[in-house]
Amino acid sequence: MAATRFADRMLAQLDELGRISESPDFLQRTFLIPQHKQAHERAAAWMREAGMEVEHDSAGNVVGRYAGTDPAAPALMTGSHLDTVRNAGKYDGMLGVIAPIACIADLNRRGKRLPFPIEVVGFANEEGTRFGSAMTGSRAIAGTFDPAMLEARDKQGVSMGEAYKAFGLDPAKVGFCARKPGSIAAFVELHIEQGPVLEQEGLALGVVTAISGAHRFRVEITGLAGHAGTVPMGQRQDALVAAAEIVQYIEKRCTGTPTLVGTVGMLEALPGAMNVIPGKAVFSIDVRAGEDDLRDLAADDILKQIRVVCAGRKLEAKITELYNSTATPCHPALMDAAEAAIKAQGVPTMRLPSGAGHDAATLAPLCPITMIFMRCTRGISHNPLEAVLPEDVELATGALLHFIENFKPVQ
Ligand code: HGY
Ligand code: MN
Ligand code: MN
Repeated sequence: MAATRFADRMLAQLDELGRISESPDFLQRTFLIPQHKQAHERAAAWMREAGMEVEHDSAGNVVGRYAGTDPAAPALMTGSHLDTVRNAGKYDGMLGVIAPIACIADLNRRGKRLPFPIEVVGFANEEGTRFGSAMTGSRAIAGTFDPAMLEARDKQGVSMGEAYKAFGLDPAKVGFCARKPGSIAAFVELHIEQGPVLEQEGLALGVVTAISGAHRFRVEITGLAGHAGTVPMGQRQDALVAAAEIVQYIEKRCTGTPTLVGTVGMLEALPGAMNVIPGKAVFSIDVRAGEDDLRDLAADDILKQIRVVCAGRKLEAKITELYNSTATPCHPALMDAAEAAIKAQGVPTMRLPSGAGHDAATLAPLCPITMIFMRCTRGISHNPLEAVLPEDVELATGALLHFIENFKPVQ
């Protein structure tokens, strides 16, 4: 196959980032760990090679800036996250950082400057894998960072604030990278779809209409640990059985309503011994929907059911809200521009909502946003089986470059 304008080098860079992991067995790169710094420094080197000035900002993001002919003009911002979930794929997030770097490198090679600066951001902590609370980097840039997030603790009991200090950043200054309103003209994010729609429709690229909101909780159920051999079944205060009943309820409550989904991704029985009745169960809840009221109703019902189950079993429940974002629409004129950019690649497209959350949604209070989705194989994501087609990477990057070169500020 002839050398490609973008894809060959990008796929090699994505492979390289995919090897920067805190586990030797699978890809996991969370927040404020040495591999976060390593990946950001790699991205920074590629940004500099592409002709950008680079900054590692107060929140732990890496930001490349390609000057325009008018330094006072509001910047066009693009980018995505460089952190991952546990046992991740290597395209979720990273594609949306490597592609704009390739676009800027192309502009730079041609000596082309646009009438506005371009910022390429590698966001930190979009996933929330380590501390539960997510979107730290994009919230800081949007000016919506909540210092209460610094109290969130990881599995080892380390708080986000302590982790910032260990990383070499001052937790009191996380929000210093907030952009002034009006300083960013728009934000565009390229991301894999993480779902099956584009592949089923035989399309490489799509235009995102809206980004689902998500409501996330940590639930801690406390019963009474006991001897597995001696406590009669009717006299147990088994925290794990209660959790299991709630997990089943969540599946039932969230089944049958379009766009409503409910997931328990983490569940731990404590003390975690075969011959001990679990005195404690800790689990996560993630509820999403295309419409906010659908999601909020489901979340309310689930919290009510937790209380009903615990009362019936003489157990205590402690529920902590970790994250709550509303559904975010993309800007109509930017969607049209994204559609034109895709069609300029000579391929058809479609418009579709995003069930996944993205940094783009977090930036919506700062500036108008839009997203371009790229097909991923069998729609698989948050899984090392995540895969893309080189020709789709080529098309997606061409479309992003067209969007950038033809960008006009919108009202
Ligand atoms: O959870 C999400 O939707 C995204 O991957 N952070
Ligand atoms: Mn993700
Ligand atoms: Mn993502």
